[in-house]
Amino acid sequence: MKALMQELRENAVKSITGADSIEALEALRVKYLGKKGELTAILKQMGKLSAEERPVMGQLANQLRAELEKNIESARARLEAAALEAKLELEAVDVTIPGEDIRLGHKHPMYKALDEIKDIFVGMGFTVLDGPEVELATYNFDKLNAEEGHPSRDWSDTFYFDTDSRVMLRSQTSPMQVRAMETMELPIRIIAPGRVYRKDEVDATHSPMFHQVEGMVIDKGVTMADLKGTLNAVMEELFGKGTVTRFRPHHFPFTEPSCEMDVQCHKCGGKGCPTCKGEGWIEVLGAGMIHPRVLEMSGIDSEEYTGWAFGMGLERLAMRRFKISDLRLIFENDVRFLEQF
Ligand code: 2NM
Repeated sequence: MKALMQELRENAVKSITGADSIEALEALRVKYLGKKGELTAILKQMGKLSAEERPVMGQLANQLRAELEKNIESARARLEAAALEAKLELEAVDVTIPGEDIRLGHKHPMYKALDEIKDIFVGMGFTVLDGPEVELATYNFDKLNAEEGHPSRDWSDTFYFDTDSRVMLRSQTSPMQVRAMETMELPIRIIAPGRVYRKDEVDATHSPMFHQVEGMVIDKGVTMADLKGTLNAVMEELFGKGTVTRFRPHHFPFTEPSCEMDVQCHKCGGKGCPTCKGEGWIEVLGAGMIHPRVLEMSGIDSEEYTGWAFGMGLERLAMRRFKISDLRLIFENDVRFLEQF
């Protein structure tokens, strides 16, 4: 029996020291010290021993159990430390490795142009307004004096959401101006930049979505002279001191009188060149005195108040500002193009 225990001890110590995982160690504990383990099996044979031998063997067995338990404990400690070490190693962060390059973007050229325009107008006391792109035809057309039957209301020109043409993607930012007239206290000085939508095929100068900046001033005694003076000042800020402008008569449903504003071509000084397509002048915006009917429809007394308004295409302005030849470049977002600005 002593020999059996000796043999068990040797095998057990060897395998416990060699155990390579907590699970394997637990299996060894069960194998040697468990209820159905090898030591128990040996002890079951104690009955065969003489009365003198029994306590001696019992003591030896207890010593063996204690020794193996101690072995298992230290093996467990060793395995746990190794596991922790491995985990730390795996999760280690080498703070000395150089970081990845972060590609920093920058503002789109068109929004740079918009920022300049906003700054100029804010400097003159205007407020910048934002509003819904999904609009009611009432705000986009009716209250702007473009009644039923006006060509711009046609299904071939406008994106409608419903069959009775009440809800639409705004085709201009002027509905914001109407909302301003209805809600803001007079006098009003605002600009309304934003996306607008029209059913146009994409080409070098057209897109079904583009950006407008509209603006208006309403106060007592506002005249066409204020319109011209203010817009001339804006163009000088935008295109440089001494920028020459001209106003031509035009027609819009929401203004009377209406005009278009040109700036003299900065490239050729008005002689005519490829930049101005031989015209000597470049059209920049439409404007006019707000139609009294438009004021009245929004609850403003047109006997007491007058106002002027303008609208310009932001893409076209940015194209001129940054010498971009094709409108599509503005929307394609090719970084090789964008990085040039
Ligand atoms: C333009 C040209 C002329 C305009 C008018 C108004 C409003 F709401 F005050 F009547 N907003 N925008 C206007 C006037 C827009 O775009 C070429």
